[in-house]
Amino acid sequence: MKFILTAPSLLLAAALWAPPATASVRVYGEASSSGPQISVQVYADITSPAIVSHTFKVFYDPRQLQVAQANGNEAVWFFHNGTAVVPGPSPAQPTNGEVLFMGAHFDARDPHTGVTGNRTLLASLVFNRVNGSQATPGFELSIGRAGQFANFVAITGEVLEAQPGAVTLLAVQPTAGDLDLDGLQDRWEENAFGSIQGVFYSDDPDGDGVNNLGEQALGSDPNDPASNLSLTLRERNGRMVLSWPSAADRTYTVEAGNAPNRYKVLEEGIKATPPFNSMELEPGVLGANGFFRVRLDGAAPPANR
Ligand SMILES: [Ca+2]
Ligand SMILES: [Ca+2]
Ligand SMILES: [Ca+2]
Repeated sequence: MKFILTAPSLLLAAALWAPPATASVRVYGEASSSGPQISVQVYADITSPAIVSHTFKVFYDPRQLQVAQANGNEAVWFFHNGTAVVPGPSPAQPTNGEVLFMGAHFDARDPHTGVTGNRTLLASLVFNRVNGSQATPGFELSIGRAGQFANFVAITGEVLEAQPGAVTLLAVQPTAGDLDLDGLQDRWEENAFGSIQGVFYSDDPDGDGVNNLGEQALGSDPNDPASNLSLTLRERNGRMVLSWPSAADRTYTVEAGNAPNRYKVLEEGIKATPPFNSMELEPGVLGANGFFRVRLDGAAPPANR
């Protein structure tokens, strides 16, 4: 028997036999720091068809960092056997310097679902810096168990890493402007301390009760205990005037109250007029309030977290 296919029927045959669309998965991470600890979140952008499993490794430098916590995202990646959630495999540390994450989504109540969507959290990690290291941390990502197992599997049964280009894993990049991930802009650290080494956001080297993160937000001098956000009330030409040190591009809110825990906004969105701002108080305002305070708008409170 002999088949002769004309061009249009070839196209038709190709259309009929086209493989199902392949999901694509882009895995990437973000790192940030709160003082000496560094957090890393690993996300995936997953297109349809959905995936039912992922396995990947996060690599770090064990001379700089030590794993304090490693967690998969169990809200999304879980087994449900129809009656209960069955715990999946915990993250493993096959050797120092790498963490292996394995996640699967299988729900017997709805077995034809998987996971799609942008910015789907796969895992999170917390590292401690070791030996006072403040070098720039970098984190590499790779397929979890290359060549041995299926790692990224679509709901169609396809093993995605076997399809060229279907799985992309990116390195975790340090935050622009904050290469040591300590929450302080590197330029600010260099201006204030000459270097980004050995400086943490939670430090208060001048002992004025405002940590470096607060000093950065205020635009005050982290090496000068007299420089921070303090409020002064004094008389000027028969009027009472509030004043406080200010820095460019900031706005402030002044609050007043008749007790230390009963503040109300007196004026907000006050533009900075560096190096000081001042504000005249109406006699009535002064008479009704014995307590005043000033806040920097839009900044995290400069508390010693
Ligand atoms: Ca920094
Ligand atoms: Ca300080
Ligand atoms: Ca200071």
